[in-house]
Amino acid sequence: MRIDVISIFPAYLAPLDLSLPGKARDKGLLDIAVHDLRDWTHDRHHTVDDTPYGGGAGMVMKPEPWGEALDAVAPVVAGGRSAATLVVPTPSGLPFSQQVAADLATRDHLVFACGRYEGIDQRVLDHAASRMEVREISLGDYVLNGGEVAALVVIEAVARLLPGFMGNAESLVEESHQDGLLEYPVYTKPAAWRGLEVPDVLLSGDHGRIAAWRREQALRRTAERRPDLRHPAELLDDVEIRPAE
Ligand code: 6GU
Repeated sequence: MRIDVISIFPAYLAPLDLSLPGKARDKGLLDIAVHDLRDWTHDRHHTVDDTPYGGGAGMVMKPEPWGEALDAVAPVVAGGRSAATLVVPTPSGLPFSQQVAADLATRDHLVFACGRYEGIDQRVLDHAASRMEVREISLGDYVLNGGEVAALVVIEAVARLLPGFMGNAESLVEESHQDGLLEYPVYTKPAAWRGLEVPDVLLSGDHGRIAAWRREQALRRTAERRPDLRHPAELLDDVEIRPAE
C-alpha cells in the first residue's frame, strides 16, 4: 500500500517513522510520504487560508494549494480517474470503525488531506470526488484542532490489517471489535498479586470452560459499557447483567 499525507504541519506526522506504521514500512508492506501543503503555494507568505464567504468565525483553507497538491499526489490516470482513495479527517465525517479500517486496508493508495482551521473549501472535496473515491471520516464526537492526529489513528488502524503485517493472525481475530464485542479481561503471572487472584477457571486447563467464561465476560462488558454495539440484549440471552464478582 502507498500512503501520502498532506498537511501544513508535516512534523506532526513524525510518529509514522517509529511505531507500528514504521514496522509495516520496514516489512515493505507500506510506503508512506508526508507532504507540506505550503509547497503548493506561490505567494511570498505561503498563504493557505482565507476568511469564509458568508462571514463567521475562523478561517477556511483555500482551494488552490489543495487542488495542486492533489493533482501531484493523486494524479489522474486512464479514464480520467485517479487510483487513489482520498481520506479527509473531519469531525463532520462518517464514523470511523474497525469495519472502515478493514475496508481502507484493501486499497492500493490512500491520500490523507489534513485540514486545519474551520476546514477545507468544499469545492476541493467536490472536485476530487469527480475523479476519485473520497471518504470524510470522523473519529468521534469531539473536536481536534486538525486532521493530523486523526490521520495517525486511521493509518495505524489500517497498517496493522495489511496482509502479512501481523505475525499471529489469531490475535487479529480475537481482539476487541473484530467480532463486534469488547475483549474479555486478560491476566498473566503471578497467579496472586497484591492479594488479587487470577480467576480459577483460567488455571483449570479446561479449554471449553475457559472459552465459555471469556465469551460471557465479553458479553457482560459489551452490555455494560457499549449497549449501542450489536444488539447486546439478544446476545445476552442467558447472561444476567450484574457486576462480575
Ligand atoms: Cl477526524 N478531525 C478533527 N479535526 N476533529 C475530529 C475528528 C477528526 N474526529 C473527531 N474530532
